Amino acid sequence: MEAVDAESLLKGKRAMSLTRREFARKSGMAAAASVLPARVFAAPARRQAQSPTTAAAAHAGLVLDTAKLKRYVDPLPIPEVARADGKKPSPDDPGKEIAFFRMTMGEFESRVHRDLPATRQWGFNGSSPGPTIEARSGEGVLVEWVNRLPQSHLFTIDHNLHGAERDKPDVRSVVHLHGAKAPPESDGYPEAWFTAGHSSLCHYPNRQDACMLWYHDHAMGINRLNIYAGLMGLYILRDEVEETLGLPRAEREIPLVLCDRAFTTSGQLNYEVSPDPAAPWVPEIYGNCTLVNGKLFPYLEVRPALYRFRVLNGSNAQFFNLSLSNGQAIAQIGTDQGLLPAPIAAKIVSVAPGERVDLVIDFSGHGGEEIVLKTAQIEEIMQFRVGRAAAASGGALPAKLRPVPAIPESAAVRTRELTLREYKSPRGESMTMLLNGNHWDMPVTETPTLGTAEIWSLINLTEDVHPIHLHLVRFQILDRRPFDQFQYFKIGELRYIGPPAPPTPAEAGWKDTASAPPQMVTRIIARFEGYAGRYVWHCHILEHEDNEMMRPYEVLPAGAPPTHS
Ligand SMILES: [Cu+2]
Repeated sequence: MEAVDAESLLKGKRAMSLTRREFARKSGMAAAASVLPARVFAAPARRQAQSPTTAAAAHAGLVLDTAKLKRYVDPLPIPEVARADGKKPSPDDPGKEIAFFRMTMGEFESRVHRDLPATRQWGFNGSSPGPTIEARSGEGVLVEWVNRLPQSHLFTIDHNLHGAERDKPDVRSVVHLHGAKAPPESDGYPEAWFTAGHSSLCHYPNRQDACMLWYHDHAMGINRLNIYAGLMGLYILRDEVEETLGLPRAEREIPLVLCDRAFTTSGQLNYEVSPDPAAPWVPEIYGNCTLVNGKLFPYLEVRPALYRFRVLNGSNAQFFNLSLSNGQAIAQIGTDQGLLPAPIAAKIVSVAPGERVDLVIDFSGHGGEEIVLKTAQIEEIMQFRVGRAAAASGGALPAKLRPVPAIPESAAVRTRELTLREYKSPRGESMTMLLNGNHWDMPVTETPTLGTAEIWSLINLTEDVHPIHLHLVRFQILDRRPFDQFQYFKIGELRYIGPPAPPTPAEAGWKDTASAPPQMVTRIIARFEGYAGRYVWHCHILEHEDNEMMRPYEVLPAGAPPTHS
């Protein structure tokens, strides 16, 4: 149940810093977050981006009008595959040696477009996205994440945010491997950040199915800024089950890291802030263009054959609805945590921040065409130039991929009702967002027992879609069901006003991030397997995550006495 209402929140320990926001004159973006409850009932299903010009409006003249950039003059860069820096004894079995990688965070410059000057960015081993780590199920790897970032940050830090107070260093980082079933000490706990000159050795045992994970910064209170600066990369896990399917490989398997961004007219990354220097946080950030593997409007030469695209939405807040300019269908073969039971054909593929989609596009029969990958919001992203020479083997997509056995609801030992709620000032300015009414540093309340399954009912009381991510586990979406929000606010009672809807076919696989739409209860079911210990769950809109929409959770060892949480 909701533990805190807006008034008692304001009387809380952080009331001083929060109430200061009431006087902040926020940008148009912040105002777009609108006031509860007046607009909440008129909210559309899925929140879309604002128009490309909105973000630019506050700094008109400073933000680059990317619509004027010449399209398709740069080839799509493919992140290099990380080469192991040797072997080290496995923490699981010291008699066995496993691959060891050293990944160094630092500042670098690169051109995001032929006609722009070099852009200062942060990345791994001199690139963003960083090198792709390739690993195999069941074969662990060790990664030493090294911080060699500069002394000052690229963007403005909001010291009102928990974990980013003035006594904390501006530049600090900790790396989380999103989607990994990793021991807690290797999970990149947000408070386990470290500064330049330090490093952290993480063990990823890879005891999970083939899928595409991604590594990114997770430092408390500045995660949105570190990721916007470029601290992310891919981690592809492979296994024999997937390899027997004959899916496109090598030059026909292409990673696509999509991030919306805004740039200044001098070609530097622009992270919008509120007009109040005392409270620079904004509730969401949207760009007016999309980086694909670090380039704007790149092109890729393809053959008339099947291609597999491993797509990550690495944006802070942008949801993408991907489609092709010629209207042809895209086959989706996988979700966050691996393959779907069977391919799904769709003209539009949705991917929320933090989510991955595994896509296959058939270019056969399109020799000589130029096909543009678009989003509903920002329009053109990149171009495929289909050559005329046929591929030696075009390949065919198998009718069946990998079974996804449903976790029965009866397997759950417990259902937790957890609210998603935004708190606003009397002026309607967004102040903070909380999971089940709790701040980050309140006692842990979600304490599943290792080896058990639980249902988490995410009760969205806001007007936004929140992509909710649980560390450690993979889960399945059970359903989404509309409820009477007035009734809930009035007496705290869940009254459903429509039937439950099952997940879309594109979501009916293993997930680690799920969209919780407004005025809906989204139910997910997970088995808490792997490791006992402290993890986190949070919204993957990074501005929300940095402003309290993140909570620790603790997997208790099997046989531990039950808690009264
Ligand atoms: Cu959110």
